[in-house]
Amino acid sequence: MNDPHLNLEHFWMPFTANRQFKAKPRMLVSAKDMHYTSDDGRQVLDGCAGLWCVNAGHNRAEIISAIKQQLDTLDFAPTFQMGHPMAFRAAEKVASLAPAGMNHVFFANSGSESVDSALKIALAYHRARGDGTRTKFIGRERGYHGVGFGGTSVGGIPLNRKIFGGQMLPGVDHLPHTHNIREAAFSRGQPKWGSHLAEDLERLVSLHDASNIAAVIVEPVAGSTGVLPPPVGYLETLRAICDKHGILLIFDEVISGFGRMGTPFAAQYFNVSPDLICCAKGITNATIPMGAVIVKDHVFDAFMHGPENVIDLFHGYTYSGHPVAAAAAVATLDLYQSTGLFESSRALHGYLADAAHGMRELPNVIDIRNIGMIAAVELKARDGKPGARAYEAMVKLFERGVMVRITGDTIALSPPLIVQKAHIDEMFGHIGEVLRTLD
Ligand code: PXG
Repeated sequence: MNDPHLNLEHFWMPFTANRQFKAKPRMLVSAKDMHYTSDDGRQVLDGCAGLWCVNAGHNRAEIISAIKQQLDTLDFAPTFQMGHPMAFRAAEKVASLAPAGMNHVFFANSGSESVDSALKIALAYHRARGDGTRTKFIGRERGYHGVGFGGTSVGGIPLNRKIFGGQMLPGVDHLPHTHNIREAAFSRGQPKWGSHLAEDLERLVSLHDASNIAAVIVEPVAGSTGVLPPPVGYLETLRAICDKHGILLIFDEVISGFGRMGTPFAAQYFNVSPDLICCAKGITNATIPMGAVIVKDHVFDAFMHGPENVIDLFHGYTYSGHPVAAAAAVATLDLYQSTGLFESSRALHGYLADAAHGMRELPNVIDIRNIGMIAAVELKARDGKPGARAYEAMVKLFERGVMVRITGDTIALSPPLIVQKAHIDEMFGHIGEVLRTLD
């Protein structure tokens, strides 16, 4: 690390082995487009769009200037019983990108908050319709829905359950996850095996009774638990079963939203329409924290029948629709549209997939998965040391000037959508060389 006066003691870093990091820090000091600059002056290629969020690449002038302008005009204004124009503009822009019939936007400040908001909207929706026994949620094993108690409960990450399982939401059950190396290893795009796993929802409905179930929540593509594209037909089956039983379907698109799939949302890519979409990250190109729940008209309308002077949704955050975040969102979504970024990025989905699947014969590679602008290389875990091999790969790649994400023993790539072929060659060139050196 370059600055000997920087005191590392006080920042308790999130989702980090603090002692390990602080013994050998990886410090980023600036960024532009596809690259970070590290504090020792190296250019580091961003293979994961920060944390799956900097979809248009770093420090885009149009977004930065909109933020500065907003700060000079209106730093903060409440959105409880007050309003400011930028929040309405941002909601209109988000709705314009959303699937047909999803015209209402509730703002939060992160993906976790958007998930908890969506779960509460689902509960309140059924109650507003006189269906107040519908309180249970169905999530999925290996789901990640952020870190709030609601999101942790519907999520399906064993370590979360080990540590926090004593205090999860009580009325939650889980679908099985769809990851199966024996049946579907090295699938390109959506695996052909596995759509029958969605039928497990019928089993859960029989067990709990539809009259008790509020919503099903899934990531259309599970991201942070290892990049798991949905099997062919899987999401369609979930939608059909939810429709049959009056259950809301929530897509958590915190990662898959805003162009990661080459469409505004994965809902459009898969042509499956949920009732609620959770989003965050790419909504502001990650410049300013913001999350949102996009709500289908029939859900919103259910809230509009009470007395006009009574609050329709008893929920919100001080910073819901914060002026600076809203300005960042408007500028970001304008930039995505004016540059045709989502559409142009599609041309490289196949190139990314080819490059990823080109790693197949390398040592310890047990699966490769891809969809949209996402790819993952799964490594065999070292005996008794899960995650160690991928961690070592991540560190070595960073030293070589490529930043990747790891989850368990999976290396995940989700570059900014401005990525070019040469960047993809560079990323996988280094990944290949590093995998050859790892024991
Ligand atoms: N839902 C999904 C699907 C996510 O991927 C969240 C909710 C929570 O968002 P916030 O903004 O509260 O963090 C996420 C976040 C990784 C990684 O390395 C993934 C996320 C966050 C940080 C790291 O895979 N996803």
